[in-house]
This record gives sequence, C-alpha cells and structure tokens, in this order.
Amino acid sequence: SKPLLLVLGDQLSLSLTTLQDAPANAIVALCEVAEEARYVPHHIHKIGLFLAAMRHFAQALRDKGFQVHYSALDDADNCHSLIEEAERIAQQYGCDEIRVARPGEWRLWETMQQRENATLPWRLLEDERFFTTPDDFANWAKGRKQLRLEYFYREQRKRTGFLMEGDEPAGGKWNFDHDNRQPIEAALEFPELPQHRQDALTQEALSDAKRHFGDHMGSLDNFNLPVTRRQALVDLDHFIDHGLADFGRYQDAISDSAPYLYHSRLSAAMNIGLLSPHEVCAAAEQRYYDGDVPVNAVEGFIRQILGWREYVRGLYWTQMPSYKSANQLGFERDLPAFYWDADTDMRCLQRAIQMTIDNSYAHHIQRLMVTGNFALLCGVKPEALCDWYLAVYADASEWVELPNTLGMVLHADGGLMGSKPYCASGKYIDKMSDHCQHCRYSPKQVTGPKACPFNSLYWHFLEINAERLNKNPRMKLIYGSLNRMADEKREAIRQQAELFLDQLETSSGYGQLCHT
Ligand code: FAD
Ligand code: DLZ
Ligand code: SF4
Repeated sequence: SKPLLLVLGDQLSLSLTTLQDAPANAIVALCEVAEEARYVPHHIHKIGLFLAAMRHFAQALRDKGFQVHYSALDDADNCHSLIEEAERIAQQYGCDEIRVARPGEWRLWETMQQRENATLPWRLLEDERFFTTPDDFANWAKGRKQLRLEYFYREQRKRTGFLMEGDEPAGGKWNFDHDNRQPIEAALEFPELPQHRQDALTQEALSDAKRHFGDHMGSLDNFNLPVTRRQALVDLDHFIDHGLADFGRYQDAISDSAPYLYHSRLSAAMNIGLLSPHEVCAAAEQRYYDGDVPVNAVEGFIRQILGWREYVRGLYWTQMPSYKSANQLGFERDLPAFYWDADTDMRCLQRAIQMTIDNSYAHHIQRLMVTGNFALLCGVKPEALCDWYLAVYADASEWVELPNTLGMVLHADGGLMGSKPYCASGKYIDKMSDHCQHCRYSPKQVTGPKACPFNSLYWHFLEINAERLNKNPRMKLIYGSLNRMADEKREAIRQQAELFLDQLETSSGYGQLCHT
C-alpha cells in the first residue's frame, strides 16, 4: 500500500499520529487552498501564520527524510479545496488511500467521513496531541446530569499528576480563582513579546498572503507570531520567565493600552501544533516546584490548558453537529457593524476591537466580558457572532471557538459551558479596567445621555430573558434586585435600552464593509 499522509494547517507536529510508522513510499501532503482562507474572512495575520508555518513545517519534514508534496496557492492546478486537492495529489502519486488525523472542524470531518468508502478511501485517525480524546470525554460525561469544568479538570489533574502531591492538590486547593481577580493597576509593567526574525520563507509567505488576501482585516506590517517550533519555544520560555508569576493575579484584568498583560499568547502556537499542551503545562509546573512562582499562578494557567482547553474540545466533538444550531435564548440580531472596524464611541469595545484588528489577538476577558458580553446583552445571533470570532483571531479553530462563543458567551447551549450567562453591566468593566476614564459615557449612570450603554442593556437583557433565566439559582439575587426596582425606573431603563438597540447599526459581514 502507498498512503498519502495529509497534514492539515493546524497539524504541524512531528508527533502527529498520521506521521507515525509511515511506510517508506508514503507521500506527505500539505495543501495551501484559498477555500480555507475564505470560508470566513480570516484576519490577515492568521492567514500569514498558516502559510508561513506550513511552509516551514514542510521543510522540517523534508529534513527528516519524508517525501513531501506541497501545494502552493499559486500552483496552476491547485483545486483550492482541501478534500479535492488531497484526492488530486493522491491520484497524481498513485496512492491507494489518504490518511488524515481528526481535523479541528466538523465541516471537514463530516466530508472526510462521507468519503471514507470512496474509490480512494480516506482513513481517519485520532488526533493524539491532546490530553484526552473525544471518546475519553464521552466516557466521562456518560450518566452525569450536569457537565461542569471543575470535576472534569480535577479528574485530569489526578490522571496526569500535574500539581498533585500524592492524592492531594498542590497548595491544598484545587482552585485558586479567588486570588485571581485583581483589577488593572496603574503601576504594572508588562513583559514585551519577543520579536521574531523573518527569514526568506516567512517573508515570501507573508507577501503571498498579502497579494491574495490583502482586503482581509489587519495589516502584516506588525506580524510577529511564531511560525516555527523554535520561535514558539522562544515565546514559551519568555512567558515562563516573565509572565507566569503574575498570570494568576491579573488574569481577569483589562488594560486600555496593553493587549497581552501577563497572558501567554501561546494559543495560536499550541493550536497549530508548534507546541504541545503537555510541554507547556510541564514548563509551568516546574516553576512551582522550583519555588519561583506561586501556586495560584501556575494552577490558574494549567487549569486553562488541562481544564478548559480539553473540556471545550470534548464538548465540541460530543455535541456536534447539533451544537452549532443551538440558540436557547432565541437571539436574532446581526453583528454590530463596528465589530469589523472598531468605529464606536464605547471605549472598552473600541479598544478590544482595535487590538483585535491590530494583532489578531484579544485576551480572554476582552473576548468574554467586553465584545462577548456586549453581543450577549444585545442578543446577537450565534452564527453571526461565531463567524466573527472564528475569522478575527489567529488562534481560532471551530473546536475551541464555538463552545466559547455559543456556549460560554451567548449561553445558547442551555448551560453546558457555564451554569449562568456571563452578563455584566458597566460597573464590572469599570472595576476591572482603566477604560472608563477615557470614555464619553459614565459607568455610574444608567439612564440619560451620558449613561454607559452596558447598564441599561444589562437590565433589559435580564428583563426580556426572565422566563428562561430567573429560575437559575445563581441568578436569584440579581432578579431580586430587578423585581424590587420601581416601575418608573424600570420603564426609563427599558426605553434607554430600546432606543440604543434601535439605533445600533448591524452588518451581515466583513465583505459588506470592505467592498462597498
Ligand atoms: P492565556 O490566558 O495565556 O491562557 C493559556 C492557554 O489556556 C491559552 O493559550 C489557551 O490554550 C488556553 N485557554 C484559556 N482559556 C481557554 C478557553 N476558554 N478555552 C480553551 N482554551 C483556553 N481560544 C482559542 O484557542 N481559540 C479560539 O478560537 C478561542 N475563541 C474564544 C472565543 C471566545 C468568545 C472566548 C470568550 C474565548 C475564546 N478562546 C479561544 C479562549 C481564550 O480566550 C484564548 O485561548 C486565550 O485568550 C488565548 O490567549 P493566551 O494564549 O494569551 O491565553
Ligand atoms: C486557517 C487555514 C488557512 C488560512 N489556510 C489553510 C490552508 O491553506 N491549508 C490548510 O490545510 N489549512 C489551512 N487553514 C487551517 C484549516 O482551516 C484547518 O486545518 C481546519 O480548520 C481544520 O482544523
Ligand atoms: Fe465601556 Fe461603559 Fe466604561 Fe465606556 S463607560 S468604557 S462603554 S464600560
């Protein structure tokens, strides 16, 4: 047999199942195709990242002695669809099957499964680069009335031994979230990211990205994502040395000027396979045992990777495809137009979106409590919001983007991702950030021309979704406040919110903005 070993753009790891025990005659294929750059209008940094990283990985494979076919965007015979291109190359080389590891998105998985029995069969392998497989997750979830991250995470701690001292969690607690909620402070100094050198291969990839997809969001002038394993390791070391110690404390803080704070910015490198989640957790854990870094920081960081990252992936694969059409709160609004160009006078949103345009990055609290929270309060429909998150972030792949957006932000999955919606008023943003002092609105006012729109939208959201949410035990307190509010005040808030929503311009997509 002569297999074609298809390696997708987010499978750039030498440890990939597909590459193990390859027969000597195997052809490894990497395919640049326009469809993957356009099915949502990806940020130009994200496209540049995939092209540059794929080209470097092809080189690394050749150095290892693999026979590699690389389809470039400019090849005259390129089919520009992953499935068709793989089949074309397989035929060209006389291969008798195509092997591929589980991709990161259902749409590809489904098509591949449909072709499993075609004349040129596809053999689908498990992607073993995670701590758990979808089957592991399904087994864990079986028979549970409620799925909760906390219990899944504890089991993973025990199973892997990360931060375990015998049967007990290091530091005596499983969870240090309580210590991890410090707001932004004026005196903080954040580490600067390492600047990566761009070799000829990277420069060429970026210039191809620009030539083909120059009308997409962002500019490549400040591109600085790691595109090789070596660069990714530099970023990992840098974070462990300079960011990790303060990661916990300021995990939820938001800055008006700094995009990364003490976050690792390792998600893109991990998601495309340049770093393994195991080595990232191990590097963090080591600092705790060396006594350099407090347990709340290391635990908080490992929880994100060993806990959340695995949990969302398990949810995705066990709930798809129905998950994608869930819309428990019945939202129908299109995306606000300013999500594409940051043209808004609401300072927190302006900054989160501008940073996204600049860097193809926003940290978790910006995604969840600023752009996410606003979309939740406005009732933006899941498909519109999900397409946006999938397009704009360099780390976005549907397996991780969808549960976070549809589940955690929009509470559209009826509570699988979170036991209550993460809705918040301007008061929360004011507490955690230094945005409001630069804003034309006041977070302290609920009605009137200077009132922060988050405030009236917050109460309005609670009011119109009361039937679905007021029985939630975690929402009881807040519904108590709403119910005690004087009718007159409630009416004024309602009017303020409705006027705002009536005037909110929406857009059906990026294309609408850049081609008209
Ligand atoms: P850090 O804060 O340094 O965290 C360390 C690592 O933990 C991250 O690199 C990531 O791998 C993991 N992690 C942290 N939070 C989560 C989470 N909620 N789910 C899964 N992994 C997590 N993350 C993606 O990787 N891709 C996405 O497409 C994505 N979309 C998101 C959409 C929304 C609406 C929200 C609220 C969150 C999303 N996240 C996504 C999760 C999280 O925001 C990013 O992983 C994080 O901001 C990446 O930056 P970082 O590497 O600096 O993370
Ligand atoms: C995001 C992306 C882009 C922009 N380009 C390619 C590509 O040309 N070839 C490829 O194999 N993958 C690309 N990707 C990543 C794919 O979209 C990713 O493999 C799927 O989302 C499945 O995980
Ligand atoms: Fe955001 Fe409201 Fe603060 Fe302005 S006042 S920055 S809109 S929270």
